[in-house]
Amino acid sequence: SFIPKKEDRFTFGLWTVGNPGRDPFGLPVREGFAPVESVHMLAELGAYGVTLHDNDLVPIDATAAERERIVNEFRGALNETGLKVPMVTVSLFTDPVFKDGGFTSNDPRVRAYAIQKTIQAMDLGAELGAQTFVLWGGREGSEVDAGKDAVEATKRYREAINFLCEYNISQKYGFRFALEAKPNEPRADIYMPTTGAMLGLISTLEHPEMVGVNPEVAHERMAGLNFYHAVAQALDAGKLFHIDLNDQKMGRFDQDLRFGSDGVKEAFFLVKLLEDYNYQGMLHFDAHALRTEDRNGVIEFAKGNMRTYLILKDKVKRFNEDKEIQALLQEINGKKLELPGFDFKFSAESIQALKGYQIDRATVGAEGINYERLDQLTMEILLGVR
Ligand code: 3MF
Ligand code: MG
Ligand code: MG
Ligand code: MG
Repeated sequence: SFIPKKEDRFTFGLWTVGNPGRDPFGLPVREGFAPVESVHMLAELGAYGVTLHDNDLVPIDATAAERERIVNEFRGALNETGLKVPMVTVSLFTDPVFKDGGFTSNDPRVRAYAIQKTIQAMDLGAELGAQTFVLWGGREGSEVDAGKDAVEATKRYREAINFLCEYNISQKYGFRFALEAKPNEPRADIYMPTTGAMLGLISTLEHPEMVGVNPEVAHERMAGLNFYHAVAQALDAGKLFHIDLNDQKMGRFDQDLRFGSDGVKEAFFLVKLLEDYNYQGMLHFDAHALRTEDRNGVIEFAKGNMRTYLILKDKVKRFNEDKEIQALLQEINGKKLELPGFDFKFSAESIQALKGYQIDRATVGAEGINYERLDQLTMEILLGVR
């Protein structure tokens, strides 16, 4: 058991298994898996698909003929293995031209190029059959706030996304855009630093229905936030279009650790949320093998992400079927309010009833809620003794 199957909808970025172990202080330590190699390796492990930035596949300076050759070869591998490309994204962060942002750059020459590059990546995504287009504005931010008006930057961000939505409509691509927030790295501060901030931006767009979010475990944890809560808000808003699974120690540099490798309990509640609410999107891993690993370690890394998800999914089932846990939850969530005419909806009747309400404050305030017991039972499930 715990063997990944296509129906599990696991996907990996080409940049994840392609990662050669370079970091800001050190050189590459291994040869990353090339795109065609990645397709074969991941198909063998039971993944559903691969995702890519435009330039993970096609170099930024490729000629039209080179692009055609590369895309054909890649499609050959997809056809051979049955792997899908459900999501495509654009790199607006690697090339020096984007050093002060793409959509929010002060330089209109750069802003126009960022939009041009994105629509070309959308064309590529459409060719490969992708349904989701992720936008991560890694360079949309600042070190020197004197240099860029943040209100202006927000307007430019909105204008660019509105443009892309119109392009999507004009080409009948049917993409759903998913905005990925990150608080910092590579910029000192990135605009729209959290999933909640992205949800706020979406409500100001011309086509809010076309745009959702792509939350990433590491990004919210870097800021010390509760990822489970961020994803819950996105789910409630009907905006969880995609998700980046990985792990991260709180408050550190961007680590992109294997899913579930650091915060087991948080990973468990994330899986529980996705499974209980029947999330039907891709389970996308955006992480990379440790720099200590060779290519064999990359394969172990890829397997580990999926295996941990499936193990946690089994733990969720145990939790949901555990009689003692369910009885406790029943007790915690089964409290009754005796207040005829009041149903938490505002009306003339409910306001009348509420005005006459008298809580027994002392008794309710003194009741234990039993979270200690519940949490211990959760731990025992996670630790494998239940
Ligand atoms: C950076 C990221 C990005 C985004 C990607 C879009 C390189 O921390 O998470 O990965 O996920 O650009 O999907
Ligand atoms: Mg990331
Ligand atoms: Mg990263
Ligand atoms: Mg990501």
